[in-house]
Amino acid sequence: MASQPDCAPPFSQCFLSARTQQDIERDEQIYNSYEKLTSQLPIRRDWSPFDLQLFQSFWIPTKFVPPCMAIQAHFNPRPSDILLVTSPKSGTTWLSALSFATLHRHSFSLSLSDNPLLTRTPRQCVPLLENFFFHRTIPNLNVLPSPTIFATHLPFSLLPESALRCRIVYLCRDPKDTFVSLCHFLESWMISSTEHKSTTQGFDLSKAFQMFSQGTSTFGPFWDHVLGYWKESLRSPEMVLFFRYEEMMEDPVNHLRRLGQFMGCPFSMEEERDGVVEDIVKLCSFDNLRELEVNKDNKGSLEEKRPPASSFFRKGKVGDWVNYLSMEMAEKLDAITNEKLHGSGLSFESSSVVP
Ligand code: PAP
Repeated sequence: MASQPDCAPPFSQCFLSARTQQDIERDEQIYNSYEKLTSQLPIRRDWSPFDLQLFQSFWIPTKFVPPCMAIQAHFNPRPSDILLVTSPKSGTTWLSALSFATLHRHSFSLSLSDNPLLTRTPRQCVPLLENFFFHRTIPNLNVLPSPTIFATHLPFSLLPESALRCRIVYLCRDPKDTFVSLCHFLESWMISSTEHKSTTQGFDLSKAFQMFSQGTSTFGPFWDHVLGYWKESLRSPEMVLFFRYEEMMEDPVNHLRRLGQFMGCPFSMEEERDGVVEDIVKLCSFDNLRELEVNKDNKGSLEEKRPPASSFFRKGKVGDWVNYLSMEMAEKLDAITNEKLHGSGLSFESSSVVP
């Protein structure tokens, strides 16, 4: 039987509900068929530390392809549920913490130790949808509290029709910083996984850059990922809220107000007066979250798809790319970005460096 995802109650409930032998056999068959289909897809073995497969025009890590297929067929969220979507390393952790703290602000105190964000990682508070479907078991999501917040990296075109009935918050980030963050993340994951400790030669940034620029990266092409949600946010602004990491960094308080409003739990005048918005921003700030014991864990495993918690908290800065990319590389990514986004109304202005 499959292992259970790295998530705390109540999420583990969806795997505990009574399952008959028939259910178990059905799930086995379903996942066997997904794995067969996955084995027929184009594959890139040169993206470290895991292979990518081309599934419906996006490069998905091999182990996530069957879960993506399962999501497409079996994810039936309620209209009250909320989906947080990002291309990897665009600020999922931050957005998860902010959304969780905002939605549950009446259940937990923001400063006392009963707030789950102080003892669980943001990823445990808002688990990745792909991880729910990773365990060769179709989870019973109906047992979860309503609303539930899910995070996902699925591109818009891969979402099932059913997902469009819930509200979606999309967060994107300058591709130069996203790429640099991704490289650090993958490298730290490789290093933390014991089986790679003695063999890792370090991360090949030039190779990864070449692939990323050509659109081959985790859940890439990056630009298609962003554009899918950007266009939908223009078409249905009441269903898709579109944020940029750089803008959120500049004015987190206002963005949080918009987030609360969009999620259906706007801040009241009284809360505004009491500084609740500012308190949530502070609770979820990079410096605060990174210092929590739970977020300092350095153990990870590639096999179990479990990155170290600490790898989600590196620098949290805008413009850090300048320390890792040559001007030539930066210009190349900017040129691709300009070309891909041309005429869309979306742009990533050059990110200024934060020392
Ligand atoms: P994921 O897609 O794998 O879940 P994600 O959380 O999107 O990762 O990205 C991690 C980045 O967000 C890291 O960026 P960096 O490598 O450039 O430093 C991480 O530091 C940053 N990050 C994490 N938490 C916060 C936060 N509270 N505020 C701002 N940035 C944050």
